[in-house]
Amino acid sequence: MRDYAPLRCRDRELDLGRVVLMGVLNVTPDSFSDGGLWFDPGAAVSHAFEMVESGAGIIDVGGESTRPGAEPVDEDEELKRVLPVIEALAPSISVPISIDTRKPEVAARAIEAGASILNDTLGEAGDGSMDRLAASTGVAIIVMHSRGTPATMKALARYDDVVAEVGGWLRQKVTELTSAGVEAASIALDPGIGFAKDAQHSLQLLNRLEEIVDIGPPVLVGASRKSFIGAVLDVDEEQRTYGTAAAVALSVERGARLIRVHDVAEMNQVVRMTEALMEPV
Ligand code: HH2
Repeated sequence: MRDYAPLRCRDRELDLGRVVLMGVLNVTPDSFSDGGLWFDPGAAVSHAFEMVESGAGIIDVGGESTRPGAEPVDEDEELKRVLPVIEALAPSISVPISIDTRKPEVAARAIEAGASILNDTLGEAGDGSMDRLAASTGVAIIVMHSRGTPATMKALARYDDVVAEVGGWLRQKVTELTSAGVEAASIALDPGIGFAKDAQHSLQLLNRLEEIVDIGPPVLVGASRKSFIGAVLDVDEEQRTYGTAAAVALSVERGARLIRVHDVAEMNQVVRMTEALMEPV
């Protein structure tokens, strides 16, 4: 396994000596696989602690579904969903909190409330505001590739070579982030599985993940329960655990150092087993 320096997240460092699981906490009524489950702030907070107990090293809080075709949520509503949860978690949870958003103002308020990682899912639609926010606050930033909005991304899934194009964009983002003043130690990259990608694109990105890993910063993969698994196995979201496990094992083997999942306990076993199999003998 490659050596990575810890990820610098404002006033704390996240050890990347082993693969880190990011537990998904969707405070939404309509996320594609767990919509409504953690919409109540009390339930969301308990679920976050459960995920840490099960091995999560980051809790990723999101208040707007980004699945293709999802209804947009206005800023006030998104803040109403995520802030109480972050405010409740920040003083007591042992792991960094990330804010998963497409809105710079939501990111800024979440950071004030205690988030120390900005999970920027705007992709090519970003205008540099997230970069400046990461630079001025010192939080870590995960830059994920996407195109358009949840309403338009499906139609924008057109590439000659998806791995080369996504890799080129991520490489360019690293330059932009460092010029904006973000420290190299605070950057992680994400190919954006399922975001303006069809099933074939997502499979290619995972198969050739090393080309993304070779860019340099630690790479996050979020394949959990996504539709490319449904396309291969012809199963609904709740039956995608084994498909997710296969994608997680392959991602770790190909060099991902952060893995975003819903089923933390199960995928923690998959990750730890894959790491053991990769130990030189
Ligand atoms: N995927 C989703 C949301 N945020 N962030 C990163 N960095 N990478 C991902 O792959 C990623 C992400 C979509 O999954 P989910 O949160 O379960 O669904 P929804 O967007 O419907 O809430």
